[in-house]
Amino acid sequence: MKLESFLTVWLGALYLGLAACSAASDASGLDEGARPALASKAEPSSNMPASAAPKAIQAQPVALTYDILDTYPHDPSAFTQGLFFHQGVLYESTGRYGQSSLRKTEINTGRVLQKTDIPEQYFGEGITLWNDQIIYLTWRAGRGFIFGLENFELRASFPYPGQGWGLTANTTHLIQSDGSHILRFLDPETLAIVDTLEVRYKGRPLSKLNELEWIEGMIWANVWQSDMIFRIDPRTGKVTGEVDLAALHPAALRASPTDHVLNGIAYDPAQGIVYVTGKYWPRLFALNIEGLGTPLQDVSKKLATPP
Ligand SMILES: [Ca+2]
Repeated sequence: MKLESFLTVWLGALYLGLAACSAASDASGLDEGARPALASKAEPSSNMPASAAPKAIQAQPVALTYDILDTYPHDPSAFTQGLFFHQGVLYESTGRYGQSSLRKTEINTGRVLQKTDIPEQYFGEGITLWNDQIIYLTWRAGRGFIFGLENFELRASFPYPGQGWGLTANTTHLIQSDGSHILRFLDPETLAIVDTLEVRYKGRPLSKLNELEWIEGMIWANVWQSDMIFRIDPRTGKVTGEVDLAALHPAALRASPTDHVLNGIAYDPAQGIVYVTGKYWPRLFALNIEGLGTPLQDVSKKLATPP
């Protein structure tokens, strides 16, 4: 064997040996010994089920703390489905057949300043603001409404597939939940679905996403019948943070622990205040939540090239 060939073979063997050592140490370091050693051989991580992925690769949601800045009265007959803040007041939608409405409320008193009822065949769901109009979803009718912001006059209605749950907006799109773990991005002008985002919590689908709020470049979501709100990265769909709000209105105080659940997130960007309430809750809470984050520079990039 020529010297050159010998060196090639020898260096090749050395490289393979080092690569094997490196793979073994990576596997043991990331896995904390949970996976059998043989399973670490040439297993591409992209093909791994999320549940088997090394723990260090799965970003764990951060448990975020909060302070209650204030509490205010909230109409205990309001089955809150949507909530957003605009110019010092809250806009709220309520649900249930025959009780659905769109309303504008004074924060400090909970007083209803303006209200329009929704026809009783519709079960009201999420709302959001787009320019001078309020987009209003309904649950199972496959029909949304567009109201004028100032006078709540009905301007138009539009169809959509599946169910309507929560709704929010960033600077370019409406973002809708439908009860699943998939969020829809809608063109605000045509209301067509132009993109979707799978939401995952610790690698698993997070379903029953309900009321939504776009806060500083992140999507925040209620999960139906949960006392948690979740911070979702719109670029990846991963839940990066969670807030446990069970102490705000304890389940023991609710006439129906399964029905009278946390639902409603609104944000005042000027003061960094998050408002939350629930279905038939007697109080609205103003919160300072840790980790609201900073605005993303260009979220539309995510929409141009979905993950
Ligand atoms: Ca909201």
